[in-house]
Amino acid sequence: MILLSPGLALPTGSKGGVEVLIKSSEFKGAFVDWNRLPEEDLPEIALVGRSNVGKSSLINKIVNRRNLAKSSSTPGKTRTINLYLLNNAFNLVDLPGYGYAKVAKAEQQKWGRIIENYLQNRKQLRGVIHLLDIRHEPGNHDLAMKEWLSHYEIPILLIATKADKVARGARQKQLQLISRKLNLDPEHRPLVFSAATGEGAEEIRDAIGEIIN
Ligand SMILES: Nc1nc2c(ncn2[C@@H]2O[C@H](COP(=O)(O)OP(=O)(O)O)[C@@H](O)[C@H]2O)c(=O)[nH]1
Ligand SMILES: [Mg+2]
Repeated sequence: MILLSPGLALPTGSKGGVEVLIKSSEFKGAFVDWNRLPEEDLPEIALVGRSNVGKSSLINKIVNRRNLAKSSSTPGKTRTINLYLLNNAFNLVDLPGYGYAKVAKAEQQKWGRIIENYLQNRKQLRGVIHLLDIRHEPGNHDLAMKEWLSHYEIPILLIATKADKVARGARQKQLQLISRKLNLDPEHRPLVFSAATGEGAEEIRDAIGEIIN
């Protein structure tokens, strides 16, 4: 299993890491399945997580643009593989969110296949950013995703997002809840992030640099 986390595999900005400066960003399109994706070999980093966990918001914060990725308060919006080209050098890939209960089972299974097909087949995939809501214990879908990625030895960067929504004093407890549910080693704590305040954005850019270089 390859798990990336701050303090283990990743340097942080203030401790001498090289932050990737995002000089350009561009939406390259929405694709219905992995075999429709453009044939190219730029390195890719994919985002996975429950519907509404904050994938689109993270992309926007990382590239410093308000609306590059469409963020929505209505869950279940992203049904496609959305590609964003950064610095003309690598792609960030927004995958459909999983676990949205109000979507019909058949539809959920279809998205599950899109996600799995992409993760299993995309040759230039370098790593996955797995988002978890810091306010909640991860669900069974989150656990299944983490185990699946570990099984296929896909590097994972775990992010606990929406950090602005919990008091600082409550963070450790929430992080422990996440660690326990996902069977994480103590040194594999998720990186804390907030799209609202920008906390953690620098560390994520560091991590992206590590993954693609
Ligand atoms: N307070 C707060 N809200 C967030 C954060 N990240 C996302 N949201 C909100 O959560 C909702 C879903 O976000 P979105 O990025 O569309 O999630 P996605 O479905 O995973 O792409 C939107 O209403 C966002 O404004 C965060 O860090 N803090
Ligand atoms: Mg989204």
